[in-house]
Amino acid sequence: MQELLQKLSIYKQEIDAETITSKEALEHFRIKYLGTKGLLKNIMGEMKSVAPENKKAAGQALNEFKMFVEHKYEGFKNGLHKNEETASALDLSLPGTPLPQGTRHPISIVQNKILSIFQRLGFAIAEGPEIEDDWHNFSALNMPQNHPARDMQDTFYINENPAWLLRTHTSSVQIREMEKGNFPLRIICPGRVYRNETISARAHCFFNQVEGLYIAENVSFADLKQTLYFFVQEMFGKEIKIRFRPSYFPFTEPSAEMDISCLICKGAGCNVCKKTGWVEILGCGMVNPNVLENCNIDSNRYTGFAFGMGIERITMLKYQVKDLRLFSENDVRFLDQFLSAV
Ligand code: 2NM
Repeated sequence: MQELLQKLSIYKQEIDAETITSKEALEHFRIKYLGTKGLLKNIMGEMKSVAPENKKAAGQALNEFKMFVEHKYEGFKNGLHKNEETASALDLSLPGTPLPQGTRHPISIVQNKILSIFQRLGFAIAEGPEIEDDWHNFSALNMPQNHPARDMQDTFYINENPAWLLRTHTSSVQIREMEKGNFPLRIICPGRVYRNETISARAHCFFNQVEGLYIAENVSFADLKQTLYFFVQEMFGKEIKIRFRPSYFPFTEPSAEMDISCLICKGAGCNVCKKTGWVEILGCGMVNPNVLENCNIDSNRYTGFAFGMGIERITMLKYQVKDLRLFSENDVRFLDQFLSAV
């Protein structure tokens, strides 16, 4: 009897030391202790050899032991279930893994700003194809067949069909709009353009432009000046100064280039303005009557002004970017710096 009690106490210690972490281990435990050939069955068999006067006490001890083992087994089983549940359940209260916030490209920031200024003046956004034909990109714009810009050296022609080319300015979109014949016409045309240039800090084979066009009765050069003055004041601040220099474009007559007072040195003279106090930002002029007639517009009734600017150039001025190639390299160390800009 003493011997039996001692055995039970040793088994108890043994079972207490067990840890179960898998279904297989649990089943192993069940077979070892509770199975038909298990430890419990085995000990129960020993009741036969217990003296009759001890049978009651031994029976009690064995019963207690049986409950202990069964209780342990249930405990292990529940523990495993719980583990499984927590491993598979989705805990919606956990904090999320934040994705780093993206930034707008500086060209997009400046383009959006330019567009919104002109939209406030009543200009509508117009877009068109990047692959153009000779008429919309050159001929309609009063650029004769022998014009140097048409040269293979300057323009990308499509190999399969040299009647097609990559547009060299967004003026082609304005020709398309003028051909539709709805006047007055007040449009602003943003988009990518292509020119066959050697890539450097100041030139690329593609860049972005915004061109504006206003066609109506009695449109004058004064309207052009006031529109562009309003634009640069909104873009760079009220204290900005402008000046116009005479220039030449085949599609405008008269033509001019507009300078703004240097933002860096406020006119005192620095590297950006090459010590002149002025920086060129756009070309403009009164739409050449030949262009109007090419689009079937009566040039005796209608006049118009047009202007064009490179977005990269304005962005470089606004953010003091020294190399234009940074705009197309997509280095996040560059792009991340525009996080706070809208
Ligand atoms: C410029 C400069 C001057 C221009 C002219 C036209 C059109 F279609 F009306 F003839 N669109 N854009 C123009 C005029 C563009 O860019 C430097």
